[in-house]
Amino acid sequence: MKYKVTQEQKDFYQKNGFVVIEDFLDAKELETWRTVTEDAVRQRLIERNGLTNQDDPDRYYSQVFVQCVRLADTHEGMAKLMLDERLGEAAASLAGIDGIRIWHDQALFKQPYGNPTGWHLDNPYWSFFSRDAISIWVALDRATLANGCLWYMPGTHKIARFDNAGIGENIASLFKVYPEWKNNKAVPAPCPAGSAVFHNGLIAHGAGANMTPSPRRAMTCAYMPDGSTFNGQQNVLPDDYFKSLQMGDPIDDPKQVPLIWKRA
Ligand SMILES: O=C(O)CCC(=O)C(=O)O
Ligand SMILES: [Fe+2]
Repeated sequence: MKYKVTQEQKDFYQKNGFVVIEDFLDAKELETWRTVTEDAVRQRLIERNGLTNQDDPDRYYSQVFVQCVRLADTHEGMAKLMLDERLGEAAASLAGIDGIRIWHDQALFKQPYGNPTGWHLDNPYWSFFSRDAISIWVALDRATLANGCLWYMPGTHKIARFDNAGIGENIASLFKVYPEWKNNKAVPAPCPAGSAVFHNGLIAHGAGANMTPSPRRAMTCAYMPDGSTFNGQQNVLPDDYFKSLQMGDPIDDPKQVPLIWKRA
């Protein structure tokens, strides 16, 4: 795993709000990530416990991707992958933070001929607001312009606000809230399988349709800077923990948001 990031990668990330690290996983690690993610998603889809977006497979959003959140909660192999402190070190180093917690993992499998992922921001959905939140998106298949690789609007992470513009069926609805970005040039982030794409929680991003008969599978994890505080919003926290929090409390329950790396 190429988890020691270079100064150049940090500078690129800070300036643009995303960075691609090619061949982040070696061939053997990639094989493990594929097997574990496939198994965790298969199991979750059988359980049908509400933690997927597949309850009504004919809905538009169900066909953007198969989305399974917090797989590490229910799959031991996934927990092992996600709790790897090297992932935390890479993400925290790029973000320039001293400690990092898991917010949630999620598998995102854009199916053959799947819908595009509309332009959106991530952090406004979450139960904490931070300009330093970061996610990793690991390509389990080669991500291409044809199968729905990610696209970014460089620099938008620096000026985005925390109000939630949502994600809808219209790919460009974000620009009703941010009309000043409508004419920005977006850049694609195609990458070989095993690459990691890191992005800031406030960068404008989306993905194209999958115009191929093969899936575009990704395993991702969103991270919370250690010390982040509760903003009153529900997202993925279990109800009892959510109800125990007051506005401004640190979100730091090690079972819900494990600290996976801290600067020595
Ligand atoms: O995989 C996709 O299509 C979208 C990914 C995304 O929005 C994210 O990882 O935050
Ligand atoms: Fe996103």
